[in-house]
Amino acid sequence: MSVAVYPGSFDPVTFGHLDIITRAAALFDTLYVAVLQNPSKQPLFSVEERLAMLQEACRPLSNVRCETFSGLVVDYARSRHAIAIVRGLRAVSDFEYEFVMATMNRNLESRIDTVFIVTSSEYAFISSSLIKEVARFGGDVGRWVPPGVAERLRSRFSAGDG
Ligand code: COD
Repeated sequence: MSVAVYPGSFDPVTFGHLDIITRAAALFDTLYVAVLQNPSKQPLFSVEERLAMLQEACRPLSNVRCETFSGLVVDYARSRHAIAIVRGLRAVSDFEYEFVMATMNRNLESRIDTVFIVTSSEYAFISSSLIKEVARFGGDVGRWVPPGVAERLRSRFSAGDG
């Protein structure tokens, strides 16, 4: 049985992430989508909120499990018996960061490879940061995030947070 992990911040999950999740779920028997618990970052949404949004969005995908993790992604991947770490590539600008991370991960754990999935062109310009910026200033982000995420962004920013 082939298992892969797709780690990220997912602050919040977008249709770009979901495109990668759907396509990775077709390549592997089981896909773990894993939200990093990173105390040194200041996310907009708590790890519990990010997990809940992912779980809701991934409900139709029967071989996808959403979890949180802390520490090194290679340790988490090993604990799930994964053979691969999935990452999405949007543009050349993603490449350098992803290349360094994949190389470090392979040095830390040689049995795990990183598999890159190139984004669908309609989502290539989306990032969680951009979505948050548009939502913060009242823009409609409904085309780029699931309805539950758009709703949470609306209520977060109308409450004056962020
Ligand atoms: N289309 C396609 N892919 C996309 C899109 C889009 N529109 N938006 C984002 N993606 C991809 C990203 O390229 C990335 O591959 C993935 O989705 C997740 O993106 P983010 O932004 O939610 O998550 P990141 O990149 O902040 O996640 C970083 C990690 C948490 C994976 C990383 O920091 C990590 O592994 N930390 C654990 C500690 C560790 O092991 N460090 C050593 C690694 S060298």
